[in-house]
Amino acid sequence: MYSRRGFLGTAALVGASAVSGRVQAASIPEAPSMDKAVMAPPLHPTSGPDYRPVVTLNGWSLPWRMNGDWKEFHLVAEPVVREFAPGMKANLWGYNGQAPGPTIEAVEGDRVRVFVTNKLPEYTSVHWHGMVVPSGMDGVGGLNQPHIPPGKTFVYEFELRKSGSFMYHPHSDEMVQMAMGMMGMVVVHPRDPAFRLVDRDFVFIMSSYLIDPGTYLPKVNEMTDFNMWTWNSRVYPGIDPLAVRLGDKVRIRVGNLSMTNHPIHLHGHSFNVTCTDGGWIPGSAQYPEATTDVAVGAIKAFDFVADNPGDWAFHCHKSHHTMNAMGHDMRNMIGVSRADLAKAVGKLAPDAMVMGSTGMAMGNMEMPAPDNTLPMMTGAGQFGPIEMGGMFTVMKIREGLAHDDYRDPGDYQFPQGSVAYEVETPTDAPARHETPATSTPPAKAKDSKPMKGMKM
Ligand SMILES: [Cu+2]
Repeated sequence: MYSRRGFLGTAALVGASAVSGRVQAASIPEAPSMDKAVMAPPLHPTSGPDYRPVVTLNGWSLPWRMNGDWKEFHLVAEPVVREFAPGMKANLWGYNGQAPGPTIEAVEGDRVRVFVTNKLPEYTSVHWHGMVVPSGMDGVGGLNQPHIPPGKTFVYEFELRKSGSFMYHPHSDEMVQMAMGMMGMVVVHPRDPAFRLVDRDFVFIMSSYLIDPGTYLPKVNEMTDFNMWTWNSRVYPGIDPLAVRLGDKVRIRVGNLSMTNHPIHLHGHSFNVTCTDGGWIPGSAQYPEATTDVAVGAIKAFDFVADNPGDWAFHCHKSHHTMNAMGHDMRNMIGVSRADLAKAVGKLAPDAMVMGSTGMAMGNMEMPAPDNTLPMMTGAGQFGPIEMGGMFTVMKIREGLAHDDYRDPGDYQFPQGSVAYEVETPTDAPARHETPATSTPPAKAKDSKPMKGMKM
């Protein structure tokens, strides 16, 4: 899945002499690149201290090399094409072939050297969100370092002083570069591999875009009115399911670099938030939740035991964030007579379809759409349409999955008699929607008295 891309034709290993810091161009490591938006298998460490690696939804972890005492990574900031879901691609900016960039994994106490090559048409920088680094390595262009000009490579060097969940993103032309998709996660594993150890550790970052149907570029000046709410720049049904073995200890780490908060909700379980971008939360300060709000510019990592087998929805609880582009800017037609409206509209636009007069559930019908966009709500389950988009996926908890097996295990086989079922609707009950004849009409406005203290 990785393509090994030589950098300046060199992939030379240098000896332990490079410990002192400053390095020469000849020793820049190669920069692996990813061409697909699929979850790569966990990248187990082959050098340096041991840890249990994470998996990134629709993403991958960046391979590194040891150079003496230093763990060396190479990020390339560049234009990329990211598929949001089958049927829609976007022209974004990212790192090493994809947006978001690869997850960087290392270990508390590691000395890390990150080479950043800028292949964008403007300058950039990399800020290490939440990480305790020397001021000159903090990546705020102009404040901590000169911006990295196009075509140039800069080096960041620091020792990882604490473990936890962090992010990286530019601090140069920040509004544009983050709106174009430039971001990634950093996971620093504890030096003691037994500390807060889990069996499965999922990672993703949230971002949002405004991409008009039929177009490919995000509108980078938008502040509030986005139409693509993404996890790792993917939307349902393009987001990987989370395959989990029954009984596994699971951690999910969620970063938020979108422009609003996201209440993240998991069905069938409760969890404890165990880590933020500030560090690990002591056990005595944890409490159970089923939804946790992930603020803008923050990270929440939460842990639970997957003890309830089945297919479980996992999503942002802002319902507009589980819709795709077609759910944007529509009027509420509930209660409007479809026949009358169709007649009126038909005179003006003979091909128009009037919808939404009983709600917007569309069953198996999907509207024809322009090129390069996605239906407002879509996806099929074993019982019918799921009618979701955006920040939604399914956690699939199954018995007996192999360690490190993250493949989609398919639909859950519900035990006989365990699914909600139909009975005959009683016929003697009054229909609830009819207004009883004895009801009093609503008070007229002129009769109403202003409430005490209310200015009229
Ligand atoms: Cu949301």
